[in-house]
Amino acid sequence: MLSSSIIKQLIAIVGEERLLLGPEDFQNYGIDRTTIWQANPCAVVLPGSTEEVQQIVLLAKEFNLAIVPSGGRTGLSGGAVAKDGEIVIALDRLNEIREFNSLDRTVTVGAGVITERLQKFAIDQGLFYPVDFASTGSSQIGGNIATNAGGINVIRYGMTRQWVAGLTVVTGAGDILELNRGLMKNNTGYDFRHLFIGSEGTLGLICEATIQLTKAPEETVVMVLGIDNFPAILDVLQIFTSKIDLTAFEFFSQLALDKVVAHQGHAVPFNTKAPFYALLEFETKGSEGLDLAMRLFEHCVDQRWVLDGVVSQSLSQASALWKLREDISETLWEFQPYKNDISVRVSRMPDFLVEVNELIERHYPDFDIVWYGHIGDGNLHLNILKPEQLSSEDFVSQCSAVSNEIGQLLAKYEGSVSAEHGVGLLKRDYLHYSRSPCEISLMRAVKSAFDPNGILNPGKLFEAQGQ
Ligand code: 2HG
Ligand code: ZN
Repeated sequence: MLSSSIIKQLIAIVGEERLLLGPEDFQNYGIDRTTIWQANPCAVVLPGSTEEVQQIVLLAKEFNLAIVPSGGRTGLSGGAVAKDGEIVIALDRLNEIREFNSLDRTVTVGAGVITERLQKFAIDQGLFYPVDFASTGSSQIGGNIATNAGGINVIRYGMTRQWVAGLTVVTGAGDILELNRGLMKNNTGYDFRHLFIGSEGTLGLICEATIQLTKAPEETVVMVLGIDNFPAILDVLQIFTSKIDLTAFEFFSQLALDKVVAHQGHAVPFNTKAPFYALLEFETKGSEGLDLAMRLFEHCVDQRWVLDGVVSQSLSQASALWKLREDISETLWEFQPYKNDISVRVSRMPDFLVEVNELIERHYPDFDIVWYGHIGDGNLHLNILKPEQLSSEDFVSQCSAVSNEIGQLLAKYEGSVSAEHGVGLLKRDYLHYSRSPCEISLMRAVKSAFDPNGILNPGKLFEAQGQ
């Protein structure tokens, strides 16, 4: 509970209507897409400018109050969960699109701009913002940057980091920093911009960003292939990427397809059933690209890697094929999945797949496992579905134990325990499988430089100091 004097001071900064104290607001703003923790903030504030964010941080610093920064709350690792009486600073009102420059191909946006709005803005300027994923309709650009969001186009365009040309942040010390200012070249020492990207709100609050846009791709088509076995997915990836610049290479299992078809009513891509499906997207460049893709497809069939396939004939067919992949995560929510978001280098994927598959079969003989992900980036989303008869607590504790073994395997393969969803609360105990003790202690030192009182998102990424 906040004291009435702090409540008064918050109202003086943001105005009465922008300070929310109701249980519904707490529920709405206090959690992300994870379902493990209960929302329990002490207040939700909605500042309207960077200066207001700064004043709130200075107040919180003076009274040693913890803050949880909040964007669209579509995260899957508990990075935006306020479970311990924190003040949630929601950036929804920083939602202006300003300063588009066609020569620089940059646009400056408030942190609260919804990702899809930025994508549409880019298209209206004849340009393209390539970071794309299923929750772009509600995620905010500030949250995307704080978690370095990935998605379905990483194989061609990289992660959010690649598209951030400048940032305005308020640090935990209450300083406003303008980082890189949209420059393409700027070799003037440490690039703090990159520290804030992916920092999960532990160093500062991102208030504004200058985003680099690019040329839109030419016409693209989507191909869905039925794949005979696990290793064959990588054979298909290898042959296609050696000849064609793909914009996406995703995969999903038959079980993932069954669930999406049953729950969303989508049509199957073709009648042949296959253990796995690969979804490829590429630019056609006239008929040349398509002819080449068809020849590669035939080669894959001859090799018995591919059992069947379909190529989109129209934009609407392409988007229907995309839905088979993009709707998997949402479809699985009702099964209370335990999520793994892991990666290894693509070249190590064949060996890693054999070992992780063996580990999963050994530990989860009776569980439904849904395999899917951005396999072209070396990123697997392994969702374990909760058996109905098992309690949530037992399920999470069993899965957490297996996560330690997956962590050990990832350490052996020099992989990552969180490829794109971030660490937050969910992956905190596994961070040491991907980062050395020296790195983790340097991370803590960086945090204390930007957030000396440890008020920003305490407990996310690593345990709060003194706990
Ligand atoms: C996706 O690729 C998202 O669909 C969500 O990153 C993955 O829910 C998941 O495990
Ligand atoms: Zn993903």
